[in-house]
Amino acid sequence: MNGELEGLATVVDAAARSHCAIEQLSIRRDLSVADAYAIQHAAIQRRIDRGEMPVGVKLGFTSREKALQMGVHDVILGHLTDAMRLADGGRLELAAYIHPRIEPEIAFLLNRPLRGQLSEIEALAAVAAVAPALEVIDSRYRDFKFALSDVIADNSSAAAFVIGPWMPPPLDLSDLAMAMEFDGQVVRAGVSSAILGHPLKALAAAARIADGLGETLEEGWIVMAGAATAAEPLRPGLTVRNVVSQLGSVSIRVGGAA
Ligand code: OOG
Ligand code: MG
Repeated sequence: MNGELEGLATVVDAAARSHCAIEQLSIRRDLSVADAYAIQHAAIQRRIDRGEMPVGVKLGFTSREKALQMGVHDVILGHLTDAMRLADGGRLELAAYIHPRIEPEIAFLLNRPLRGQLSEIEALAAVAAVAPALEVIDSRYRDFKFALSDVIADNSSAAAFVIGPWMPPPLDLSDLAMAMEFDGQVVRAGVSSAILGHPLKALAAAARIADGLGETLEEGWIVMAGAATAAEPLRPGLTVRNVVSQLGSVSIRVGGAA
C-alpha cells in the first residue's frame, strides 16, 4: 500500500485511540472506495499488532432510516475486534469515545467460513445462531459528518458492540419487531425487514463485500447486520436495551461524564 494511505490509517487509528475528532479525509484529497478500504485494513492491522483479535464484521447502511440519517446510501463493511465487545448488561464508559451513538441490531454467529455470492438459503446454512445486539458507533470525524470514503476508512464508525443470548434462528427472520429503549422508554422502533428486506440479505452482502476485498468471513465470527432504525446519541446514566421479538433482549449501562 502506498505511504499516503498508510499515513491516513495512522490518522484514523490515532483519532479512535485519543478520542479526538478529525477533519474528513475527503476534504483534502480524492479517495476511492478501494483506497478507503485499504486505509480501514491498515488501521485494523494496527489494532491486531497491538494484540486485539478479529472477531467479525459489521455492516452499515443496510436500512433506509440509517442511510437517510447519515446521507450515505451504499452498504459498507467494518471490522470488529474483541476489544470492542462489551458484556451483555455491562458498562460503556463515555469518556472513551468522541460522540457515541447507539442503534438496534441483529447479530449472526457463523458455523463455517463464508465468502462470495450466496443465496439467502446458503447464508442461513452458515448461521449457527442469532442474537439481539446493540452497536455503538462513534465517527472519528468532527460533527459526525462524512462522505462514503471517509466512513469506510474510519472502519464504518465501529466503536463497541454488545450481543445478547445466542439462539437458533427463528423460522422467519424478516418479521421481528425491534425496539430500542432508553431507561425503559422506547426511543426507536422498527422491524427486521428494514435490514435490506431480510437480515440474511445483509449476511450475504457481508460475504460479497468481504470477497471483493479478498477476505473470508471466518467460522466463529460475528456478523452485525446493520441497524434497523436511525441511531440515538448516548448520555451518562442511561440503560439501553434492544428488545427483539422471538430473540429476547440485550442491554448496556452508560457510565461516565458527557
Ligand atoms: C456508519 C455506520 C452505520 C449501520 O448499522 O447502519 C451502521 C455511521 O452511521 O456512522 O453501523
Ligand atoms: Mg450499525
